[in-house]
Amino acid sequence: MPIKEVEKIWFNGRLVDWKDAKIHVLTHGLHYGTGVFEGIRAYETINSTAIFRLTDHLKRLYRSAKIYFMEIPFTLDELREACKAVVRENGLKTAYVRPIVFRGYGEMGLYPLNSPVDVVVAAWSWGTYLGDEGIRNGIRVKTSSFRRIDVNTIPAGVKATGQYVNSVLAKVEAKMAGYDEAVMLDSRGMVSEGSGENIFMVRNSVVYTPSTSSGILEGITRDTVFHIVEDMGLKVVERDLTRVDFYYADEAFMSGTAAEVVPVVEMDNYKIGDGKPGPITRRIQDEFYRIVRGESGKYSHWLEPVG
Ligand code: PPE
Repeated sequence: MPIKEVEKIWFNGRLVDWKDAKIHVLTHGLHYGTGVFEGIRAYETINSTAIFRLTDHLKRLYRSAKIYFMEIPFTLDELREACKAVVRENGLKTAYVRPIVFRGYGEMGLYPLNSPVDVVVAAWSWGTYLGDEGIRNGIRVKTSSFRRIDVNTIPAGVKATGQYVNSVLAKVEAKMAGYDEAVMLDSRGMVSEGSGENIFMVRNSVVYTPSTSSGILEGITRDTVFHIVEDMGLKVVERDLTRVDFYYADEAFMSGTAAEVVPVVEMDNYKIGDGKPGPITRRIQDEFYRIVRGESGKYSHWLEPVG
């Protein structure tokens, strides 16, 4: 689906016209993947439009930049305002917000530290990532033949642009095989995550998810799910999981900013549970939407109004 263009993009400190937000073809990040980014959603809440866990996302952006020795030439407060501005000034009620920090135009070659650091924040309206149908009835996933990048190959917990070629390979393979999404195994063969989502399973009312040592991105939605599960009086266990653990799980689901909370009803040729979204998954999903719409007082601090 083509991107829904809006008027303005925040580019190195000012709002420019969408069509003018351009970079040179010899931009370092284009050639070597030397960028870090975030994906954040803004929701229409009962009060106003607010960005969900904006500060937590921006903190992760600074953490990611640190690993690649990128000095972000703006403060967190400035970037927070930039994110709000692209939603507000484009008149968006709901939005996907994409801050990206990348090595710009200047030098070629793999040593990036002499290249400038450019910062862009864009926002647009982005519907469901894995389909409305997926959110309602669940998705079918396939174990990928592509392994998740090893934590000592590229730190997966850092949201760098370059590493997404790993996700692209897995996603294309899964889609071409007729599935909705891929599940990647880590270098040891343990379940890691989806191409752009974390993964969970439920067995005997305990919620399980791979730990950070499985090459996952430590998702902010994953953390939101942890809170929801604990509030339900259930336990989340982070541990190594095999794909067979999923085959006989009672329920499974994926989480991510773009994807939100999506039931997984089939993995490879196995139905998960009875092949329908499970009751615990449904409760987590319902609570997630209550929180992002501002209907849960407990987490209202996660909603940062665009003003
Ligand atoms: N794992 C990966 C590999 C990943 O890309 C994401 C987010 C997650 C887990 C979940 O993280 P979080 O959003 O903090 O809960 N993927 C983003 C990129 C989507 C895209 O196609 O671009 C997202 O969901 O915004």
